[in-house]
Amino acid sequence: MTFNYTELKPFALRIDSEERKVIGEIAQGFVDRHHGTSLNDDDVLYEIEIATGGLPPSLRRELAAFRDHSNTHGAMLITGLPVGDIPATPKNFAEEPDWSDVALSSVTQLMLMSLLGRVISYEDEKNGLLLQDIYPKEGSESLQENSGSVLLELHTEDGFHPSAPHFLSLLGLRSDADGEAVTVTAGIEDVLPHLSSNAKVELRRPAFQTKYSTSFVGSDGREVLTEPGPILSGCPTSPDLCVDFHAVHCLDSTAQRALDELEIVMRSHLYGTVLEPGDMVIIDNRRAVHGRTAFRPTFDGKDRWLRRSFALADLRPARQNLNGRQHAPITA
Ligand SMILES: O=C(O)CCC(=O)C(=O)O
Ligand SMILES: [Fe+2]
Repeated sequence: MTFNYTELKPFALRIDSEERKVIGEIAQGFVDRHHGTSLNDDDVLYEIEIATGGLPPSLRRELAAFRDHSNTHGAMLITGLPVGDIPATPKNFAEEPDWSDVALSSVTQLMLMSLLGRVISYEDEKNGLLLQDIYPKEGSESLQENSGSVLLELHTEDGFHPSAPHFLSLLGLRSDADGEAVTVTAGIEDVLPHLSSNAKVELRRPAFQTKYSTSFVGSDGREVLTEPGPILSGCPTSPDLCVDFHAVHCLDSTAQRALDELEIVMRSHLYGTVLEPGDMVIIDNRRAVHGRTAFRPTFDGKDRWLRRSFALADLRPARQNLNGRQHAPITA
């Protein structure tokens, strides 16, 4: 089983060489001033926000519009971003680079995310890093996690979390050797007209529980489920969506039928692309699910490598749980 999808590249916002130079220079200026500092610091992140003032106006305008209105796909692809020289793909945590070893891509990604919201991370996951390295890990091949290489089912990112990201970005640093790893997304506004009225009603019932992902459940690894909640909520024509087809438990069979219908319809409205160096997909985590096709890992330093970042539209609701931009663990 794989995902069939419409290629997202024709819809991309393309950064041309002139714009790439401008973005690269702004990022480099920041690197020269802040080399060796931690990124998880409000003052440093405000500097990054201020630096976005010099970015190409067309890019800023597109991001502002996506921030405010999303789009029917719930996703936006930007191609041609500066990434600089890329070291070998890490094989384990010890090999993951400091941000300043992949400085241009790091600052570029954070600048773009800070136009969408406030960058945050979760202490429970990937050591609370603001920029997370996504690469295949030996021994994790069959896991439904981003370190795996089997097909990764469609999901809302961290949908079980009380402060799930509103936006996430995945920036390609290196694609897989076979060019087979396709990141796919499906937006609720594309899908809604194809759902039966019954499913639309069912999906608004609090009849669905989501299993916490393993990094968020504490050291004993027990299964933790959210309180029952709906999958669709809010505006009838442009609802919020929260679903993980690998991790949702339905309270009854009518809920299960609606979930199955949603999955079939979402799978037939996928957009996707192989993320190449400098391609960044931004996902509106309230309007779209994402996933990835299977691929062949090599574990030789030439593997696929993405960097991921999260943003919240507003830090205040999470304030009591934040240490800087790091969200405290959610299970004891
Ligand atoms: O590998 C991908 O393209 C997506 C992985 C993913 O879902 C994630 O890192 O959140
Ligand atoms: Fe994900």
